[in-house]
Amino acid sequence: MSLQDKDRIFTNLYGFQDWGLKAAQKRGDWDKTKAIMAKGQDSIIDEMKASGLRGRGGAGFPTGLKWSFMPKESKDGRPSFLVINADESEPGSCKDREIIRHDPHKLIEGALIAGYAMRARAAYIYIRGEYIREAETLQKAIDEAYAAGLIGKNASKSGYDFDVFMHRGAGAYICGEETAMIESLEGKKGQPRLKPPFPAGAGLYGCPTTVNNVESIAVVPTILRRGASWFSSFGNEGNHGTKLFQISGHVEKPCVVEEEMGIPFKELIEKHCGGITGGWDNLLAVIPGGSSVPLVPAHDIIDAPMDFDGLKAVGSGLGTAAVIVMDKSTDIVRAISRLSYFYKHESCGQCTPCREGTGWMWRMMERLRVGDAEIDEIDMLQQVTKQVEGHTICALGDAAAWPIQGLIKHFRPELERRIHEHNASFSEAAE
Ligand code: L3W
Ligand code: SF4
Repeated sequence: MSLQDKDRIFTNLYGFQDWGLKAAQKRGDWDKTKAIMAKGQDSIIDEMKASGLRGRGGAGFPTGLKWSFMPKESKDGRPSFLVINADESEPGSCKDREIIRHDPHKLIEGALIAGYAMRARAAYIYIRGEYIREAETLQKAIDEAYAAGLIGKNASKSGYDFDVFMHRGAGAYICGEETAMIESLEGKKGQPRLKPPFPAGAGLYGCPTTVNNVESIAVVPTILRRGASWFSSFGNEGNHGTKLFQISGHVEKPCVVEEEMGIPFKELIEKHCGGITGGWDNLLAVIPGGSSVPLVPAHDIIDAPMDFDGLKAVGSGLGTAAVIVMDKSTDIVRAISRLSYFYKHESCGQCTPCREGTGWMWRMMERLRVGDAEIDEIDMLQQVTKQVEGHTICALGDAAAWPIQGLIKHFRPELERRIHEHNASFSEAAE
């Protein structure tokens, strides 16, 4: 089934209309919020479970299940918190930016309903420091919601008090990791914590906390207004609903678009991006989920369903659905080497395999880029990625290893060609 405009949650994604409160209300936001809350906390969580929504920040953890980990009773008078991850920094990702720019009230209403369902005292929206204009818009939207009595004391006349605070990051990618974000909110250096305990047990200021991505929260009011079965009617088992895809790189029209989960890659590109530059025969590879997932070569991606399971089946992942398309003009080794530099630069440095391994991987990638290496160093690099993968506190180590593993798996002949060419030119020069 192809998604129609009437099925889209983000009706102002391109900013054709005003983002402000009155316009948002005309589009249906903040409609019967009190009635939704009156259904009760447990029934909201049950409805979210039934919708099949999986977290939109990369890991795909079931949202309703995550909410159910929050305590129903306060222990020792400790409050609970909702933290909303708007620290969108994954290379290729730019969907949360569009939500905040053009539909901020969906996020604020979602924060109230989600926070209420989890018995949270307040929501902290942690926004990427570079999103300066977006932070201004978001703060104005929060102020509008307070002024209209939608949040704050007796929020939306529900009898529930709920605050929403915005906090600006300072440029560190790692603060997008949920426990580093919590540390940063507490005023400390943004470094990930060991899990468990998960934030639901001990999060912000040691209190029960749920961290959700912007998109996960912004879709909540529409799901509850239109019903779990409406949302789950899109996609397929285990991959329900609609999703914002962010398509960049070698397509005719890069865009952010809401589509049904599971849409085949080729259909997504044909329908919304006007095809691949130079035609389908010119496609080299795709990174389908933001830079932290392995690349997929052209022949494997074309028919792949764009969802968690479909992309897992081709050795990659949906991640944040940041689809980076590369045609045959791409220097694929240079592209992956550049990502290696990114992870080396963003490593917080607290665990040795990541701090040292990301530097090693980048330096080896740079030598392979120009072919200044021996053939057996390709396997050595693979071994280094295996030493990093799974041996670190947070997922950044894995994220640094996987793109290189994908390159070696699918483009080993290209790496070997560069080494042979480089060594041949070196021998010629010596003769
Ligand atoms: C309670 C349990 N809670 C898991 C919770 C956990 C977290 C969520 C998912 O990484 C990925 C990463 C990036 N009891 C629990 C539990 N939870 N088990 O569920 O947890 P996890 O560990 O699977 O993932 P994560 O550490 O949150 C997220 C990838 O996303 N990524 C990049 C994302 C970048 C952005 C951005 O720029 N905005 O989102 C892309 O793929 O590499 O693998 O809440 O607490 N037993
Ligand atoms: Fe820091 Fe890297 Fe360890 Fe994550 S894996 S905690 S970024 S050193």
